[in-house]
Amino acid sequence: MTVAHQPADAAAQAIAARAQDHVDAARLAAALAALARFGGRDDGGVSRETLTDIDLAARRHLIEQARALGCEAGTDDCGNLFFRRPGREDLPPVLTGSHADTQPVGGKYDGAYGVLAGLEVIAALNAAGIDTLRPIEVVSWTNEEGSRFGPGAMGSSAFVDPARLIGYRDATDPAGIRFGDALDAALAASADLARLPMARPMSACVELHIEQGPVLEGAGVPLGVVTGIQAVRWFRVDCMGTMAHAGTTPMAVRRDAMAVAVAIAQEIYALAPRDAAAPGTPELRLTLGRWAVTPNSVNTIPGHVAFTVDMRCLDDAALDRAEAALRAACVRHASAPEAVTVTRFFHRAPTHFPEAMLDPIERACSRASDNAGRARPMRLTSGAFHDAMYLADHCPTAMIFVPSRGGISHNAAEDTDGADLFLGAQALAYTVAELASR
Ligand code: HGY
Ligand code: MN
Ligand code: MN
Repeated sequence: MTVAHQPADAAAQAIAARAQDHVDAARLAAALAALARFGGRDDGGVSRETLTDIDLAARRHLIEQARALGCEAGTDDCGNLFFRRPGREDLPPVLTGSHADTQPVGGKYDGAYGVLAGLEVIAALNAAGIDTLRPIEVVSWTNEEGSRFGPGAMGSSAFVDPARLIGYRDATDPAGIRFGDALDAALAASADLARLPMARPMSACVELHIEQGPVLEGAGVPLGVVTGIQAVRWFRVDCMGTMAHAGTTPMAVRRDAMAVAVAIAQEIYALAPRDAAAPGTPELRLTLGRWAVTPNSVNTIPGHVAFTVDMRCLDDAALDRAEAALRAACVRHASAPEAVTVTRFFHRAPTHFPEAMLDPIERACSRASDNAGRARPMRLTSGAFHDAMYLADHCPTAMIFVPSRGGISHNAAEDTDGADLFLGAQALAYTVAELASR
């Protein structure tokens, strides 16, 4: 019988309330500022892509912070970091945390907030002198972003299904470095940590994250109970042409890879019109975020253009239609067989979190917002993907959101009010303490 399906008893809720009341806003703010210095940018953003030297230094910082709180630090074959606070009984732990890697130009809170709020929950439990029945583990997942090595959420998806790791090891970054080689260097740097088995039983998982969108701010609500995550698919399209001289080559005889790529891009952008989707119809969102042109010279006709396609929608059938349209456009614009290839390298169906997890989270958020005289929590789905989408295959899982200022993320200007960051950590403390007490 997993924890999340048992009704909360008064004793567990009293413990949860004490944990919530020992969360310290200044301690959390200091922890966020300290981690943001690893890869901190002059524009206020953070550049800390996964398994770079900066990321390894940040990992070491987190290990030191966790050990200072009395946690045991462990890792696994995918470099995920686990910080464990023992419970009275050695039962499957309650898991919280998120990721510490960022986009190439990221912010201070995407992922980092969930990891540091998890450590703040440990600090609050220590300050309150609470011994929970179950152990609590705070995780920092490897490569959630997927921007350096694709796909995203490698650490969490490999934890849940270790067979995925072998294929991930061969993923390469734009400089040609293999994920496996960068991972082995990270594991060597954390050889002092216990190597834990993957897919370990967890009794429940709660991830706290910034919303990265406009919904909570638009509603004037500081806490979101996340009911699910929209589907995501990533593709790489390779258009092959023939390099030639920009001045001497007549238009009629060119095999211009960029002309093909632009024609395909224009067709698929038409699948996702900018005018808002009809009310009640889930919006299809398309992003062609990474382009590579060879030889990338002003006066040579491109011989090879590669670009990525990120497709998102709550309705998986809509993604099926969009994928079919992408593949058809690639066939239509290929000047010869194999002149255009499409590779899908990330595919995750919509995630729906169980009601049994939404209940304790709703209680936790309501108590925190009531105490602060703020608006009660609202339910919403996540436009961004998160590690919780894979943990949902492993144990009862759900998420808590706090607002993003202007709905901005994956941008140096990413920001969230300190008061909202504090409320989110309070809600997390209540939820984790309650789940770890039953
Ligand atoms: O792309 C995403 O949705 C996540 O923020 N990495
Ligand atoms: Mn994130
Ligand atoms: Mn992100």
